Amino acid sequence: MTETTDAPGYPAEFAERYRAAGYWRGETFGRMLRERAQKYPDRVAVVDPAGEGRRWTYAELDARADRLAAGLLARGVGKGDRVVLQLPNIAEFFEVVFALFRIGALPVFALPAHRESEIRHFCAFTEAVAYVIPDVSEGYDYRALATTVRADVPGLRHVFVVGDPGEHTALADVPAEPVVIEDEPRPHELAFLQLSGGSTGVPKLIPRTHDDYIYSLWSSNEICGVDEDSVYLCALPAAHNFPLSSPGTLGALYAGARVVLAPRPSPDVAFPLIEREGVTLTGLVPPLALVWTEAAANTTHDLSSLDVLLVGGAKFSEEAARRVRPALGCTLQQVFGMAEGLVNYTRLDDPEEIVVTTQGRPISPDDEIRVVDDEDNDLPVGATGHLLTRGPYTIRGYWRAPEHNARSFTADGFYRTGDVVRLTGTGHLVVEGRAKDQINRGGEKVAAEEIENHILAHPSVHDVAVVSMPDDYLGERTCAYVVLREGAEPVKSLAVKKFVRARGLAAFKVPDRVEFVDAFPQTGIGKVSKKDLRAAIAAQLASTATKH
Ligand code: OOB
Repeated sequence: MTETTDAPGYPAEFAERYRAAGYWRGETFGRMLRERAQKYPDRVAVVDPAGEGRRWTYAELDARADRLAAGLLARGVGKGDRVVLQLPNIAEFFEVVFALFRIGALPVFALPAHRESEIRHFCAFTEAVAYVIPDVSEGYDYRALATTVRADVPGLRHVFVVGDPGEHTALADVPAEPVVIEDEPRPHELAFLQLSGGSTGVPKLIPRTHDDYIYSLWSSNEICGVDEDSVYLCALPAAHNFPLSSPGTLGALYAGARVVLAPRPSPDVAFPLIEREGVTLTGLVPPLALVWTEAAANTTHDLSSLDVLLVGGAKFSEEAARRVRPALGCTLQQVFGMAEGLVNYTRLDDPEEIVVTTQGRPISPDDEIRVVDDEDNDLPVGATGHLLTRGPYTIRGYWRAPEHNARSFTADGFYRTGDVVRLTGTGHLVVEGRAKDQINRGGEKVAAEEIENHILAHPSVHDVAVVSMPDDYLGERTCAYVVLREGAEPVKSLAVKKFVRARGLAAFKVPDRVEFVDAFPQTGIGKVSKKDLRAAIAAQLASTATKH
C-alpha cells in the first residue's frame, strides 16, 4: 500500500526552488546510513551503556537495519504503513527507525511518558499496523499497555517488544536474511510522523519528508560544528525532535559521528558518560541545564571534552544562560525550534550578549519569518507579535487535519507558530511569550484543551479552564481551575489529579494544582478569560511566597 502522498505537500514551485538552492539533496535516510557504513564501517555509531554496554559500528547498525527491514517486510509491514514507536534511549531505537526508513514505513514518534490515552489515539488515528515497545522501562510495563491498546484498535496487527515479549512478539525474533527492497522510498516522500506539542484536544501529527528533514540535519551540523569526530550525548528522550535533529542523533549519524545514549539526563548518569566517551555536544531543556550547571561545581568528573551545550524547548532565562560557560566550560547555543519545522540557533561565533539574550536566528536563508499583529499585518522590526514562518523544512499542513490546517496555516502556506516574538536589529529572535493555549512545562508541552476534556469527564465537574502558573524550576506548571456542578459531591484537588491520571495520560500532563471557583472571569465577549486566571494564580503564588 503506497500512501506517502497524502500529506499536504510543498507546492511545486517551492520544491523546485529548494532543490535548486541545494537544500534538498535528494537523499533518503536508508541510503544515507548505507553510505556512512561504506565510508566508516568500523567507526562506532551508537553507544548504549545500559546493562553490559553495547557499541554498534556503522557497519553493524546498517546490517541490523537491513535484517530487521527484511523481517518486517516478511510480516507484512510495508511502504507507507504507520508504526508507533515508543522506545526509551536504547540502541534498538535506531535499528527500528532505520529499518522502517529503509522500507518506507513511517515511524510515529511517541514518547516513553505517553500512556493509554495518547497511544490509543496514535494507533487508531494513524491506522498503525505495528507498535514497538520495551518490556519494562523505568519500572513501567509497556506490554500491559500494548495489550489494552490492541484490544481497542483491531487494525494493530503487531506488537514488537525489545526484551521479554510476554504475549507479544520479541523484536529479536523479527530479523531475517536481507532482501532487495523493491519500492524504495524516494527523497520527496514522507519519512515519519512527529508529534506536535499542540494546543488542541489531541496531538496533531507532523509529516516530515526525507528531503526536508535531512536538510535540517546537515545545516544544523554546520551551525553546531558537528563532524565525524563529534560525540553527541542523547540525554533527552530520543524520539523528541530536539535530540533527534537539532543536530541530535540523526545529525550525528549524518556526519558519521558517534551517538551516546543516556538512559536518564541527570548529572549522575550523564557526567560519567561525558568523561568516558569524550562527549563533545549535547542538548538539554532549560531546567536540566540549570541542574547541570549547579552539579558541575561539585563534580569530580572531567567534562572538558564538552564543547557545545544546546539549550531549547522552552525559554532559557538570561541569568541562567550566563552561568553556562563559567560552570561547564563550553559554548552555549540557544535553540528555538519546533517539530513542525523552523529551528533557530545562536551561532558559535555570535557575541556573548546575543547568545545569552536571544533565541538565535533561522537555519536557512530561505526560512521566511513574519512577525504580525492579530490581523496578520506585518509589524516593524523590534515590535512584538505573532511569529509566522514558511521554508524548506517547515510543514505545509498537519497529517489528515484539513480543518485544523485552515486555522494553523495562512492561505499562502505560512505556519502560525503560536509563539509571540520580537526580531532584533541583528536578525535574531527573542521569544516573548505564547498565544497558543498551551503550557510549556520545562520543554514538555501540555495542550490546555486536552486536559480540560479529561477533567470535564468527571461527574462532579461543571466547567474547567487549564492555565500556566509560574515556576522557578520548570518555568511553568499547570493549574486547573474547576467549577463544580451545583449540588455535586465536593471533590478534593487530589481526587481530580488522580482522576486524570487514571484516564491514562502521560504523568507530565496531570495538573500540578487544582483550584475550585464558583465562576470564571470573563472577557468582554463572554469567553473565559485565561489571562485573568493566569494573573490570579500568579498573584496567589507570589503572596504565599512572601508570607513564608
Ligand atoms: C521543541 O519542539 P516542540 O515541537 O516540542 O515545541 C515547539 C515549541 C515552540 O513553538 C515554542 O513555543 C517552544 O516550543 N520553544 C521555545 C524554545 N524552543 C521551543 N520557547 C522559548 N524558547 C526556546 N528556546 O521544543 C524543539 C524542537 C527542535 C529544537 C528545539 C526545540
